[in-house]
Amino acid sequence: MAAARFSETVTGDVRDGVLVVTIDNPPVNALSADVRDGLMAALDHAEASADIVGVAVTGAGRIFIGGADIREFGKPPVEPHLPDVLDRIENFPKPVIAAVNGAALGGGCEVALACHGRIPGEKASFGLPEVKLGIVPGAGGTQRLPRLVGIPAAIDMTGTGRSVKPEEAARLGLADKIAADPVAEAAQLARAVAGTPLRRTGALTVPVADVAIVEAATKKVLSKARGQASPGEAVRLVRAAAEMSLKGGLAEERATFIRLRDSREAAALRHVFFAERAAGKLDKLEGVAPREVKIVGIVGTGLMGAGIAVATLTAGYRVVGVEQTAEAAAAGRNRIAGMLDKAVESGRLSAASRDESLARLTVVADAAELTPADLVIEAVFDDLTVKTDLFRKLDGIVRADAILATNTSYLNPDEIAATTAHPERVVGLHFFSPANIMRLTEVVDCKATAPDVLATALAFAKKLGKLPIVCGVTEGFIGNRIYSAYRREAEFMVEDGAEPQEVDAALEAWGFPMGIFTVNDMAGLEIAWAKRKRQAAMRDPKERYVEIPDRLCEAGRFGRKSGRGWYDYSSGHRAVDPQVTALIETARAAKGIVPRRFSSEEIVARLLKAMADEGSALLAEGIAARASDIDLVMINGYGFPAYKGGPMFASASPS
Ligand code: T1G
Repeated sequence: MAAARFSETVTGDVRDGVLVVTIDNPPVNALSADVRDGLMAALDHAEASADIVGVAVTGAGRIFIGGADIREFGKPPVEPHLPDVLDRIENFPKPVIAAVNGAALGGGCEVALACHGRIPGEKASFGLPEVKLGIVPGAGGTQRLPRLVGIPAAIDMTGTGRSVKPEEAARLGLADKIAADPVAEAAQLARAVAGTPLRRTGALTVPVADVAIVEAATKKVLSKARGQASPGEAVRLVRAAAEMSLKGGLAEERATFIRLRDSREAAALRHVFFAERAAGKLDKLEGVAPREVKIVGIVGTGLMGAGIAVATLTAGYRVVGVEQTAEAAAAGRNRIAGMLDKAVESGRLSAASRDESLARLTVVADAAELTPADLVIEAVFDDLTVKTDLFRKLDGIVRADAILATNTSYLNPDEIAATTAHPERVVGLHFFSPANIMRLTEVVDCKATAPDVLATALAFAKKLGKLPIVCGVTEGFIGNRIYSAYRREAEFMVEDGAEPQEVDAALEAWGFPMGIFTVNDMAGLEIAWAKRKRQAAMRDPKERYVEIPDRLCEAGRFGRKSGRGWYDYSSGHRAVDPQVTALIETARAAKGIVPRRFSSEEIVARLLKAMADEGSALLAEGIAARASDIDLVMINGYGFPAYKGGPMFASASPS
């Protein structure tokens, strides 16, 4: 038979009695109404044709099926519904085998689960990432997955949303056989099992699991959920699979799915999903090609430079690290190697990738070695003279088409650029520490930065697996500027009567992993103190200034590292310190402030407003391109709970 078309997006061709059904719905073969229609039509055809003994389902391109079409959420559902398509597949009289050519996510994984066999190719992956969208699987994932892999593994996968690669899928019982050509292998399996009793996932009994293991798996998921509802719901549904019929479990799952789909949490996480895909896209870069980058120079191999080097090496680049002395170069190399070893130990990197990375690394004490570099990133001490001296020197070393990036956190990159002969090739790349782990990277579009330099910095950060957010030049860029406003507001409330522990408790109950005063203690209080002292002369005396942090530092309380800060850590964990309470009371009294009580709601509302107001100012000043970029910065760099959507989203649609 020539290729038959079952819908706009679904075609089929018969190979030796097996109908190979291909879903071609770019970009990710999402299960739109047309795909669901096409699948039903393909099944009709296969059922009616006596010469077809079975069906293999696959995706065109590099993805099997990316799940339900997220853009259809919120619109009235259109028949056929996915659960009905899957019910039809599961009960189909002829074998239906999934030829999983690439990612099978969400509804895509559920299609595979409903099939009578699953053959992954080497690039395949299986995952139920619905919790990351604030929902639970809505087409049988929580009921069919445990029937194949058991309750504990299903709790882990549905509760965390993590994907598994073919080897793990096979080990778990999710995949039958890994194949170089999954379509051929799936067709073969269909032929082999045709006419025999089919292995229908929904008819399998859920394997009995050890109660202690189930409890441990549950606890692990819940401890990471921090107030987000969907992981707990996913776990509840998986556990129910052991106690309910398939029909009952599916009904419960569907009801939960619909309830969560319309929740704030889901709206917030959908916002984050699309925000991430919009980030880094700028009209002015339309059609601008990034320059080619192969060799990256990194000046300074301290903690930050080494982290950047690790991220750069593991993305496949050649790295030339530069230090001032041979001893420092040797230490830098060791630091980088140590970080790579740690990544191997924790399973984030294979031993082979580590060895390849090390083979692409040189660390030298001679800046002249930077001549071949396409991009040089400085990660030296954050001091204007140090950085400008360095950039002037680099100007004379690097090629005319090389790019210079500064990793400054607080300095003005325009001032650094202005000291060079070619400010148009200077850009900011503000990594967050630890740079090999943190996804957020602020890409600073300086006054003179050329469009293709900006495009190159963005492409480079993306290749590193980072989430690059473009921002203009301002003190602290997007993140630290909002953080400063956030901290200032928290300090105002403390001065007015809230206790630091009340502020932290309110933030943590709302979803932050750590309250702001605990975060400050973790980061250390002395850098901000030094900055305040430097700026003291320039301060507007009419502007409100809270002296409590200065008093803490004067008392030698520099935060966690010194054992004391806003809290006392001498017992090994954070404890409220009466000395701090007294110090705060004294500071209030000195200003004649009569302390008042703050409710948790007021604390959170004030802090959110402070962040959102500063965000609005950043938008008005043209520093941030869009509100959703600000949300991503705060979520990925400052612990803002993703399931609340970020400060701009949260304040635009308050609960
Ligand atoms: N629906 C609609 N659009 C989608 C989409 C989806 N599921 N997935 C991706 N896109 C768009 C995306 O916005 C972007 O658009 C383009 O595709 C490329 O994406 C019933 C309820 C599949 C691993 O959560 O994880 O199934 O910006 O840049 O890096 O139980 O996309 O180009 O206009 O990310 O190659 C569950 C989400 C849905 C998977 C590909 N599925 N997607 O990564 O490309 S809920 C997911 C991904 C569900 C059922 C339930 C990734 C990817 P634009 P991209 P990529």
